[in-house]
Amino acid sequence: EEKRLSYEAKLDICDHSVAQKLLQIAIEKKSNLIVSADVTTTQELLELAEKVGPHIVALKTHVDILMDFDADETILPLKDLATKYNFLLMEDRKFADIGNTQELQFTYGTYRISNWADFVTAQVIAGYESLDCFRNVGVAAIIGMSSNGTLTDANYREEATKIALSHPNVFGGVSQNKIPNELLLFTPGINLADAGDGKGQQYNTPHHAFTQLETDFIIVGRGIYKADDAEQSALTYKIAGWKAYEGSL
Ligand code: 5BU
Repeated sequence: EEKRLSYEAKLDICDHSVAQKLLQIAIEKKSNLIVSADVTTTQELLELAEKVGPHIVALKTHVDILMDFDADETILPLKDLATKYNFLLMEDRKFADIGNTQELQFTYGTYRISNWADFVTAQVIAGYESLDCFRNVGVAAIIGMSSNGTLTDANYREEATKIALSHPNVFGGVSQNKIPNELLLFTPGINLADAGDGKGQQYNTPHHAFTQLETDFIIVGRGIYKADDAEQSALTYKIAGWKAYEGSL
């Protein structure tokens, strides 16, 4: 039976500098957990990052949901926490426009994402060249989505995977299905308690993500930041994710 590749083996085939960093952090921390910090104030974001920081490889943000975003008040302390606890910042912007517009959205506006994100998510709907602008960061391409009724069917995913594999800025994919080993796989829609959220989100367990999808990183939002004890919950998901990973080797 074919086994999934270990993080050590992936270090040899995933050359992008961001992929290298993520894999090294995973090995060092024995963690494949990314926390999705979908909170709406800077204070909540920083408090969450402080609690879960020791347990994660990356913190996934949606900075456009913060009501009080401020480059100095939000990003500087967040960067300090990322350094202190050794995790990367993944801005889940899901860019989905022509290259020129994406370049503007990435560089300008309120959030100046190119100034601080270690990597971003982007749709590949606009084609190969639309991803050229993410030169100074890495891209996790959206290949398949977790929501009920998503249009990312097998044909779409196959075409999206071709773009992801061939574009030098792309080192990974976000999906609910297997993708080639040369890409790091990120899987959201992970929750140990719920099957869905009543708004279309569909959940699977860490065990499913590692054994069935051979994922590299699980992304957990509400399962952690809505828990009574976010730090304890992060630890629970970290341990579950690492056990599932080891069991799939
Ligand atoms: P949740 O609270 O664990 O359901 O949050 C999941 C996060 O992952 C949330 O920030 C979504 O925007 C993100 N996500 C997702 O849920 N499903 C997808 O297919 C993609 C991103 Br792509």
